[in-house]
Amino acid sequence: MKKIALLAGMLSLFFVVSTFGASNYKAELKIASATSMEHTYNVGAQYFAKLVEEQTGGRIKFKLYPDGQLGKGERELLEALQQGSIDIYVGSTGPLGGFSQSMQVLDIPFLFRDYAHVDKVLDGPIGASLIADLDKVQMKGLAFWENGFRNLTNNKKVIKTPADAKGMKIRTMENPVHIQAWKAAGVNPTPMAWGEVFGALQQGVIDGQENPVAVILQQKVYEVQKYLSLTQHVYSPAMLIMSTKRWVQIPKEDQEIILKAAKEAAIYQRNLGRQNEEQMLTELASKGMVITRDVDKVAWVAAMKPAFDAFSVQFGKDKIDAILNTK
Ligand code: EAX
Repeated sequence: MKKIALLAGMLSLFFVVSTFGASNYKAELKIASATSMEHTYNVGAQYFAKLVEEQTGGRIKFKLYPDGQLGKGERELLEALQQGSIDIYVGSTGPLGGFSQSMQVLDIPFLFRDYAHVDKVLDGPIGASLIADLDKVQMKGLAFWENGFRNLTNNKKVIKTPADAKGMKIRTMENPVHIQAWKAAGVNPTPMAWGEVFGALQQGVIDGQENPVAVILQQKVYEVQKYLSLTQHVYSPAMLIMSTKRWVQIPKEDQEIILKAAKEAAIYQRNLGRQNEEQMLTELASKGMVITRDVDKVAWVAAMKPAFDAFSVQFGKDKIDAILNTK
């Protein structure tokens, strides 16, 4: 009888260990973002959290802090991540170049052809090397997620060409590559933390801003912007990043669960914006936005080309060609 009980005990221990691993690490990790719970970052983060909680038997849980609760913009959130006061950041890589300069190569206007090209680059050796560079600045990049192709909004008029936007005060992320590109196009770029943008637009301090469709809808930019031009002038990656201070505390097998979940959630999160873009545009039109699809892309590419050429020098033509030639 005793032998059967012993065998049953060993089998159930084996089941628990094989299912949830030998780790008994427990934690509740903070996930911080600058956007709302409805935005794809936090819908994706909830899916990521569910995967990890399930695979660790509830030992590792998460609490989400959306809407810039822990920092008014993404740069502040990344600074908090570096210090370890937040465990995980989910947001655009826009300000990330200020911490790890190699990331800025992704911010070059008109660098990416389409989503297939984006996935090939970010999920391949180029993306892996940019993520590895983050280790040097106390950040553990878990996976590239997606902000999306950025589009221009403004409150003055329909914009099709750079000439239409000449001299307008357009808010940009705190990103030198974007600032230089907009200057080349003849616009007056105003870098600003995301948390200040809505108010600045409402007061007319700036004329416009640029962001992917999902941000324009889920951050209610349509309430303070009339015109949307589908310029798609730059692809804006996002990333799920853990503070290294937290990462090194986590046992290897739980680290593997987290990395696997981050990559699985990346596919889910990227598709949230891609598959719903047309529906989101219809919703923006129903909210009163005037949407211009027939933007003169050739003129925009030409206008931003001086910036593009300058970055070929700054980042190395080989690095940029490696991205352009990724098939
Ligand atoms: O990451 O600051 C920005 O314009 C970002 O695109 C936005 O916060 C979503």
